[in-house]
Amino acid sequence: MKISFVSVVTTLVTVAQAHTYLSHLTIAGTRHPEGECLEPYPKLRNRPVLFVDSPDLTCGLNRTKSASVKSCPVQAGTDVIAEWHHNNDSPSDDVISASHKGPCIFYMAPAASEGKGDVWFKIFEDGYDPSTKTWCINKLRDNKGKIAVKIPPSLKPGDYLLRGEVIALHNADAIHTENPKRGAQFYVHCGHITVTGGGSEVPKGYAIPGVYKYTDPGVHFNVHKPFSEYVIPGPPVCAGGTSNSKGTTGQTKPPKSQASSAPKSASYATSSAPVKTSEAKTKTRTKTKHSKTRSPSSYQTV
Ligand SMILES: *[C@@H]1O[C@H](CO)[C@@H](O)[C@H](O)[C@H]1NC(C)=O
Ligand SMILES: [Cu+2]
Repeated sequence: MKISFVSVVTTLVTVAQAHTYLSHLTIAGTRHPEGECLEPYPKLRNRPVLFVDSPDLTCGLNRTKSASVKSCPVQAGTDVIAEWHHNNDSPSDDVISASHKGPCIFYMAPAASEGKGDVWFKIFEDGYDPSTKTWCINKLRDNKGKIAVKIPPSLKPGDYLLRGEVIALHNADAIHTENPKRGAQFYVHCGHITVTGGGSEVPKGYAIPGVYKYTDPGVHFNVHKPFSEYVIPGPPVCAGGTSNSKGTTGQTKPPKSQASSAPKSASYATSSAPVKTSEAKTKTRTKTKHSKTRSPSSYQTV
């Protein structure tokens, strides 16, 4: 009896391994923890934002004063490696639950804006690849939480905010304002980088909150029923940005239902190089235990 009780408790603890947070940035081989490049976290750092119109969507829940954060230099055109973890900033820590399917998106904004106004431009997006049936979150898990994000080569030098985002869609067949226990989950945090080199461009910006609506096809999406493509929410990536999803780049069109088809061709296609790092080498993917289609109700509402 005691043994089976223990095993039930262990199962529950495993299921709770669910959320994620941006634990550090690695730039030119230097690993920068929280407080250096990354804004400090509130008490509960791995919790998602659930309201698309909340000020928390800018840089995460309960953003604390960012002035003390050391901005980290990055050469334009080079990669920042962002690393996500569930509990702590250790390479062996869990990344995010396999049940959490969804895209990864990065934006930048001039630092002087503090993230307010029409200032955010999308520099990176990776959604769903139908040919491999792989989400960006699957790649994150396979790559120990790491993702390489190229800073656009033509960006004007200066101080910027870098906003990392992972969207988990396991409950996204519901809209959060209609069902307070469900909805898409936005794992969001901001870093401070100083771009060196580069050119003279500051791409057109958009407001965050403002880039997403509850009815966007990439925000209101059912991962538990068959689908062939996924449209990443938000604006298209900026010039020199990176889009790793075929035919499903960010869009600002009016919302469509999941049943209607997403744009068939991509206009960004040749604009960028694919993600480097060991992610590209991860050819064989083991099937996760959550990969079978299950009814949404079998997932916890985290
Ligand atoms: C944000 O602040 C509220 C009020 O103090 C608190 O209840 C909540 O847990 C905080 N959230 C995080 C993610 O720390
Ligand atoms: Cu979670």
